[in-house]
Amino acid sequence: MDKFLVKKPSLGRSKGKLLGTAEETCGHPDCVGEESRGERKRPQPENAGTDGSLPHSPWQHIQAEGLSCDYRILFGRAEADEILQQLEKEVEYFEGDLTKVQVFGKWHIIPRKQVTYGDAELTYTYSGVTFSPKPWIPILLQIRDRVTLATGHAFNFVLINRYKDGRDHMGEHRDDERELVPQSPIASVSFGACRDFFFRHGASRGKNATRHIEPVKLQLAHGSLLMMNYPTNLYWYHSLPTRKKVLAPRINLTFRKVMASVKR
Ligand SMILES: O=C(O)CCC(=O)C(=O)O
Repeated sequence: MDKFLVKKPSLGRSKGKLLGTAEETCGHPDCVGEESRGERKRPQPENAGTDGSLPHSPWQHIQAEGLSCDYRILFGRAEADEILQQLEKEVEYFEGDLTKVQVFGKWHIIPRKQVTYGDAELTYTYSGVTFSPKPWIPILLQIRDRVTLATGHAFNFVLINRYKDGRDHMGEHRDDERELVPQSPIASVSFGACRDFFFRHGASRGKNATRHIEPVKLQLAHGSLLMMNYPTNLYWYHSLPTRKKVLAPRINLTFRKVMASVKR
């Protein structure tokens, strides 16, 4: 998964599709701009009107060739602040060898903190490391259940990444691990600093690019949910680039559907 991008993508703001207008550190639920507000309203399973605790934030559908995502604010500002504080207190990140990934045979320390939680029997392997999830804790179940209520999808595993500031980042990769249930969506929930998030089509990457397809650029706000639906991760790579002006931390949780056993 983590390709530990050595070469930074040169995605200027003038290029590609910028689906948001806020400053990098806005941290405000409304930081996605008008451009990204699609007409279509996709995932709808929650009972609008029957659960007063859900903010009425519309879904925005984001579409490009082979890319299908849905974005909305899931937690209002006050609740997102509380959850962030709780996550900061209760999530315990991996240490030692589990903070490293293997890229082209060489081990690197990842530029962020990371941990997985989930159902007991599951494992997840990427970049040469197999992760066993820690058992669910109440705050993670609370977030997971809210995602399920909003989308109708049940998840059994979560990867948590903590970026202490804008120097921490994640390189370009696809979430295409063989443990994932085929064609299942990935639900990405963010708390803390608003960060840029880029998608780049596989055919448009690097020197050997065979096509020119505009990258898709989002900003993931405090309390937001991004659904990456099939086939997005088949064709598109995503990354969270460094942003030196961002001083605040951010925690991202990607909820996944992992198969109980995969023979290696
Ligand atoms: O922090 C983010 O938004 C990116 C997380 C991500 O790319 C992943 O978990 O695969």
